[in-house]
Amino acid sequence: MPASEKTPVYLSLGSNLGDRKGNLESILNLLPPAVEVVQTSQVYRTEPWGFSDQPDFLNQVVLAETHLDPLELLAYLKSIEREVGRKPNFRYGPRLADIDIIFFGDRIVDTDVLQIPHPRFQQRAFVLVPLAEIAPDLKVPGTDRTIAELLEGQELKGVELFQDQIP
Ligand code: PH2
Ligand code: MG
Ligand code: MG
Repeated sequence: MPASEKTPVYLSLGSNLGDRKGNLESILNLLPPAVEVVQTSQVYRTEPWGFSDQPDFLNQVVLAETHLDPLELLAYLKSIEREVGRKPNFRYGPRLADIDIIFFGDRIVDTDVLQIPHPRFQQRAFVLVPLAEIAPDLKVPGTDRTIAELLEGQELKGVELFQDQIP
């Protein structure tokens, strides 16, 4: 079997429980070797989206490369979420670790368990802002629009660079 090509993937990381910054760092440490980190955005403090009565999130977007296929990647990311300590919870509720696949190369995936591009990323400033930081000129797969164009005219309230509390 020929060695499969690596695919560039964009991942959105999030945490709003416990040591949020430490949880993002744990995720980054657990991704390799199956998922090689190429570039990371800065960390943003973001107001909760979808269910407001919960702590602010820390969010970050990562460009990585992997030999895994989309469903293998999904299973691998879920195992990392569990390793960082995530417990099952309700939709949009608080979590120690969340890793969402935003893009998988220019593949379109539409199955019951996985949709790529992520179906709600365009409504989420907590994804678009860090994504635009590292990939403003990237075209959204299946469209002619860049990430920078998607950000134009968006309400960017509630997304700020995270400043560590310790001086
Ligand atoms: N994730 C959710 C629900 N709401 N809000 C923010 N700001 N950041 C998130 O990562 C987030 C959210 C479900 O995955
Ligand atoms: Mg999510
Ligand atoms: Mg998720």
